[in-house]
Amino acid sequence: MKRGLSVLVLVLVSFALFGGGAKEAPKAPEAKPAPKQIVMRLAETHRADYPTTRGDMEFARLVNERTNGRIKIDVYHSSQLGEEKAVIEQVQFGAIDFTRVSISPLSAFAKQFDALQMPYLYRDADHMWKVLNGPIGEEFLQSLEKANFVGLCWYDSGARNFYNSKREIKSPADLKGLKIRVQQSELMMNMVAALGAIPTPMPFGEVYSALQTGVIDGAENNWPSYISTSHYEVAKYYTIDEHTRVPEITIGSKIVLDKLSKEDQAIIKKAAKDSMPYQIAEWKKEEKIAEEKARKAGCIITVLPSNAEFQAAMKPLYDKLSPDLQEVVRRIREVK
Ligand code: GTR
Repeated sequence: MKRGLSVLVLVLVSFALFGGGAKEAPKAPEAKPAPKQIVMRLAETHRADYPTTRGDMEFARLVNERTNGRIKIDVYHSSQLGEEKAVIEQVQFGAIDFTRVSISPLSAFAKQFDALQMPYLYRDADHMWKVLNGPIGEEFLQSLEKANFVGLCWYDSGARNFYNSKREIKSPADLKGLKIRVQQSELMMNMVAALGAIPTPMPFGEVYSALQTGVIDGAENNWPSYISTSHYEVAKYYTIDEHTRVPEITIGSKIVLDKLSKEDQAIIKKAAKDSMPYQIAEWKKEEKIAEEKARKAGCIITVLPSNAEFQAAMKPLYDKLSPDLQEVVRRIREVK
């Protein structure tokens, strides 16, 4: 009897432990693993409060919102990841995911971009935006694929003007012999040389001390950059000659973006474009604030009765363009 009982207990225990062929106990519903967050980096040369950086933040915010936090873009402002030319190189081989840069240094990687920033090319800001937002702008964004970039969107950068520490510039003759810093771009070197000045290419971050120590006499940039870099403190003569309108661009690394799903690529592209109106509005506000600040600081601001002399001096640059790029210039000029 005792033995019979222990056999029964054994049988019951093994049923309890191994199911004994009985139905499996219902499993607790498994929580879906949270999708892995993708963290990406965007390099920006300007300070956190500059209008392009504000645009970058808006782009990052939209991507984050539209992927429910799955894709996070960290904006590294103030050249934390390096100066523009070096950053573009890193984006090209996939070490940095995105950057917002001026198209001047980008020309070294995609020569056709020279045609989009020729001196006195656009009649005004509206003309430039019609070009950038139309088929030509789209072709330019697409054309970057050949150089391993994904062209995402355009930002505003106003017009660039000359400034220096030596004298008032009223005509190209006043620029003669002055050492003028330019972006790291062959076109911009040729532009300054065509005006009779001595072009000195150097990264943005080095310009302030070069002005201060007299390594260079001047540079050229828009109002917000003139102020944000404090160049106005060491080069007080500013001439409104508006020699170029050089659009800003946000590019992604093709190597990196190709690894994302088509849906995520589309979200990123759309978010970049959707950040444009915000950046352009911020730009307009900042341009006024910066100009005001330069006036209040006592900068000597020269308004030219006409910039015809400057325009005439730029003609050889157009003649030097390859026939392909001359054709692009012709198409740009036709945009009404
Ligand atoms: C600014 C532009 C920067 C940088 C700088 C420069 O206007 O926003 O991206 O290119 O000019 O002169 O180096």
